[in-house]
Amino acid sequence: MVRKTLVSGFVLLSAVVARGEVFSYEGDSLPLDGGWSPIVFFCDPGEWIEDGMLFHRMEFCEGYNPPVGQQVDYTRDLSEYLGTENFFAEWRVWTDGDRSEIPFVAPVAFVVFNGGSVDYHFTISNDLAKLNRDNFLPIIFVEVNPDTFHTYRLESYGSEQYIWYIDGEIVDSGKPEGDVLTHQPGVNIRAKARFVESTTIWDYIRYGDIAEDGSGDFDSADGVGLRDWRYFEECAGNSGIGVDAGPGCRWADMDWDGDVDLVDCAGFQGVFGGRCIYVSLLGKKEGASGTQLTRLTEAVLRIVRWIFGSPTSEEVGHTT
Ligand SMILES: [Ca+2]
Ligand SMILES: [Ca+2]
Ligand SMILES: [Ca+2]
Ligand SMILES: [Ca+2]
Repeated sequence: MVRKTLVSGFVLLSAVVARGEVFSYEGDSLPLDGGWSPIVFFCDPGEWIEDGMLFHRMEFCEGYNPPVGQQVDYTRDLSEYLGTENFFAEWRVWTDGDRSEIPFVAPVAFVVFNGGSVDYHFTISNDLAKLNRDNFLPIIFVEVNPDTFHTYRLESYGSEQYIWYIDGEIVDSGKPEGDVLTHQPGVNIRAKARFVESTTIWDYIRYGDIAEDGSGDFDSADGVGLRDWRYFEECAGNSGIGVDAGPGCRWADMDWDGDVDLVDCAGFQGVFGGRCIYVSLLGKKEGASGTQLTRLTEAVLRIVRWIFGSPTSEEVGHTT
């Protein structure tokens, strides 16, 4: 799915740290209403919400020669995560922007930075993604399949290690220049056209403390509750029996066997005491194959959603 052109070695770390709440922007409101502050909103760029996605349509500006494209940049302060030793930022995005725009820091950028010398600067096009931490360090390029959404994820373990994932695969890892979560840290997002117009669709942007494996506590806040259920449901839908849950769903792997399935749902229900009971009861049906149980999981999740509805934004408790 992804092909890396340069990869550093890595050592997985485990760290026990103080926990902070996860911020999530799910593309169901405009960034200004979702907690983001504008930095650049140049030449009336196209921006709208549709089906839980944030659309950015970047075209050329009238009256400029040579052409200058529209641009939108937003930022959020990360000061509340100062000192966090295991931090993630994950964003799911689609773009048709051309790779020839990358030298102009377009069509899509996602940056985790601090006021010192440490940053993780991602530039993303439809078929090529780039990570630049410093011009004096190797710049990483990773080819990605065009015309589809990709899930990008950065994990930062203080000054010890960083890991870059695309669609759950490690594509780069190494020792950071330092801890990014020191001295005025922040996160920026961008959509921009320079010489090629583009459309970018953001499904979500999430960041915060990495939840402990098997904890059921996605947002590292207030134990296990409705907000966690919203993400548990997503993990169960994307995993299933024997399917690797991926780095963003380890917290939902309640029995530590690598996947998120009916058994995990039962475990989640054990700590949450909520809706999973309907799934776990049906999951006890004997003689079903893995595929059947995966389909059963999906079917039951649909029924549960139909009976109870999906959690509202209020229930989910989006941070704004
Ligand atoms: Ca979304
Ligand atoms: Ca929680
Ligand atoms: Ca399992
Ligand atoms: Ca499991």
